[in-house]
Amino acid sequence: MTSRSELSNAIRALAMDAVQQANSGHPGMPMGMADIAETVWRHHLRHNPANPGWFNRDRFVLSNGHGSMLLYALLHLTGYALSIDEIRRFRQLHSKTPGHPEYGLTPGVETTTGPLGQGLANAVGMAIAERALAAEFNRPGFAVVDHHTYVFLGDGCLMEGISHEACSLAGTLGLGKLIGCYDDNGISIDGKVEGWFTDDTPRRFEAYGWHVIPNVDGHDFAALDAALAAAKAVTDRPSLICCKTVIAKGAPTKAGSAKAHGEALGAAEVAATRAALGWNHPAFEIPREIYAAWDARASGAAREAEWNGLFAGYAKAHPAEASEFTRRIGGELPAGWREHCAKVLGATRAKAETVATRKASLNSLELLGPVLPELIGGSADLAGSNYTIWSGSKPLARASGGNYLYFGVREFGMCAIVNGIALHAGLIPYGATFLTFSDYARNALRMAALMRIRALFVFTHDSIGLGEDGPTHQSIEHAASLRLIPHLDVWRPCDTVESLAAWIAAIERRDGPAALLFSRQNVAFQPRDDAQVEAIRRGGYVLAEADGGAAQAVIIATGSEVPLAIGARRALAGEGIRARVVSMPCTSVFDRQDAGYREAVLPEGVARVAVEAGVTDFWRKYVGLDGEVVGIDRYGESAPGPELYKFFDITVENVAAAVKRALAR
Ligand SMILES: Cc1ncc(C[n+]2csc(CCOP(=O)(O)OP(=O)(O)O)c2C)c(N)n1
Ligand SMILES: [Mg+2]
Repeated sequence: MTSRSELSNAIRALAMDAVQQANSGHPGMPMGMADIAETVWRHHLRHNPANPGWFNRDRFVLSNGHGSMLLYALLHLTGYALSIDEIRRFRQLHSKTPGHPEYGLTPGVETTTGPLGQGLANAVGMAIAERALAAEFNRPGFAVVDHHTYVFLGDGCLMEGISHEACSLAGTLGLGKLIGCYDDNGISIDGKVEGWFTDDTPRRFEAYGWHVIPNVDGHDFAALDAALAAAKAVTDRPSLICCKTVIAKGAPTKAGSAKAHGEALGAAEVAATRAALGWNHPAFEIPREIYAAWDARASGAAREAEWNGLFAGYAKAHPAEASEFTRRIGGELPAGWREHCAKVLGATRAKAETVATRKASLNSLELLGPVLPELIGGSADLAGSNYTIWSGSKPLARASGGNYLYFGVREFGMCAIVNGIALHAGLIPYGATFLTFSDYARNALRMAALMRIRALFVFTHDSIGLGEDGPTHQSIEHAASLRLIPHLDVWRPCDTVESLAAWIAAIERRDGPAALLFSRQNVAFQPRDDAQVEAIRRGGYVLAEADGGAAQAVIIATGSEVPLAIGARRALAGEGIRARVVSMPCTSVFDRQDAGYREAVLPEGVARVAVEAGVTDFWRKYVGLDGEVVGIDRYGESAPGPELYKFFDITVENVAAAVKRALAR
C-alpha cells in the first residue's frame, strides 16, 4: 500500500518539477503544506472532480496563492480536468496553470488568489453565503446547503491588515464551518519572520473568538487528522489550525530557508530532493497506484449522487423552495424580472422626486429587494449615510441567517467578503462605504473585475457636494480612477430614475462587477420619455436635445452635475447657442455600444464639454484636446456643499462659458 508520505511526495515532486521546468514559481509552500493538503483533500474535503460546480461541495481557498502548484497538483491528482500537460506548461501563455490560481480559468479554482490575505477574506464571504443560504433554504431533514469552507493561509496573509478585518468579523459572526490551516513556517520572502512578524497568532485568533488549535505538527498526519476532526466538531466558531511546517520540506539544502520561497530549486537540488524523499520517478511521472490513491472521482460522484438524492426528496417535499433554489444557484433572475423593472422604473418616473441619489439608491433597494431575495449586503459602519438598510433587511448574526451585513469599519475586508459571497453562488452581494474610502478597498474591486463576478459596490458621498466633512472625505480622483479598472462598470447616476436603472443594470450584468456612485446632496429630477429611460442602460444618452436645429455643442455630464449641464443648455439657448446634453452615467457601458449609437449621441465634429465634480483628465477621452472640461483638479475644502460648487466654479455659468470657449476654437 502507498503511504501517505508517498502521496504527499507526489505533490512535492510535481511542484518542484513544474517550477524547475518553468524556471519560475514557488516550490517552498507546496512542499511545506503537502502533508496538510493530503490530509484535507484525501480525508476531509467533500468535492467532486467531475463537477467542480456541484453546489454543495466544500469550498477550498488557497489564500497563499503563490503556492499555486499545490492547488494544481491537488486538482490534477484528484481527477479534475487538469492534465499533466497543463502541469508541464505551468506559468506558460494560455495554460490552465497560470502563475497564481485564477477563477474561471482552471476547473476547481474557487477564487483568484495571490494578493495575500484576500483569499482568506473571500473564504469568510463564502462561509457567510453558506450560512445565509442554509438558513433560507434548509428544512427539517433536508440540509441541502451544508458544506465547509477550507482556507490555506501563510504568514503573509496574517501580516496583511485585511486578515484582521475579515477574521475579526468571522469571529463575531461565529462562522463555524470556516476552517483555516495556517502554514506557520517562520519564513517569508525576506527571510526568517522573527524580525518582522512575532504575533502570538493563536492568542490573536482566540481574541477574535475563533476556536484555535495551536502547535500542530504540519507533517504529522495523525495530528493533522485529529485537528481537522476537532475543527469540524466545533460548529459555533471558525477554527484555525496552526501548523508548524518546514518550507520546502524534503529539499536537502533549501528546506527551512527563504531561498525556497519563490524560485526554482535548481537541477542539483531537485535531484537531491528526489533522493532524499525516495521519489525515484522521472519528472511529471506519477505511478499508477499513487494516482489511484489520490483519485477522488468515485467518492466525489457518490457524494454528489447522495446530495442529488437528498435534493430530489427536498424537491418533492418543498417544490417551491427547490425551484427557487435551482434558479438562485444558477444565477438567473426571477421570473417576471424585466416586467417588474419596467413597472418600477415607470412608477419612479411618475413620482418625479428630487432627492439625493443615495436616497434614490435606497428607493431602488426598496423597489427591487422584494422580488430579489438573493440580494444581500451592508455597509462598513455607514448604514445611516449609505442608506443600505431597506425595510426587508434582516441582519445576519451569530446564530442566524439574514440578508443584511453589518461589516463594521472594514472597507477592504468588506469588499473581499462581498467577492467571496458572489463567488459562492446563490446570492448577489453589495457592500457600501463613502466613495473616498473605496481606496481602502481598491484591490478587492480589482479582483472582482479580474474575476468578472457579480459583486456590487455602493459608494455614496461622491464629491465636494458632501460639504462640511472636507477634503479628507471629498472624492476628487475616485470616479475617474475607478473607471481605469478594466471590467468594472462605474455608474454615477443623476436622479431617481437613473439610480434605479443603474442598480438594474448592475444586477443584470453577468460578466463583471459594478460600482454605484451616489450623492449625499439632493439632485434635481430629470424628465424623460420612454426611449430615454430605455437608453440609460446604454451608459450614455441624449437627455436634452438642442432646440431649434442641429446641436452646435454637446455637454456631457454625470450624476450631480447633470442639472448644471441642463441649466447651461437653457442659458445658451437664450443666447442663440444650440447645446445638447448627454447624460453619461456609465462610460464603460457607453463605450461598449456600437459605433453608430456612439456617433449618434456624440456626433463627430461637434464641440464638446464635459462636467463632473472630479479630476478633468479622464474626460479628455470624450471631449478631445479642443474640448473643455469643467471639474476640479485639487483637493476640496471644508464648507457647505453649495458654497464649494461656487468656489470651485462648477456652475451653470462656467459650463456655459466653457461651451463658448470650445465653440470659439
Ligand atoms: C498583497 C501582497 N503583497 C505582497 C505580495 C508578494 N509576496 C508574495 S509571497 C510573499 C511572502 C509571503 O510569505 P508567506 O505567506 O509566509 O509565504 P511562504 O514564503 O511561507 O510560502 C510576498 C511578500 C503579494 N503576493 N501580495
Ligand atoms: Mg511563511
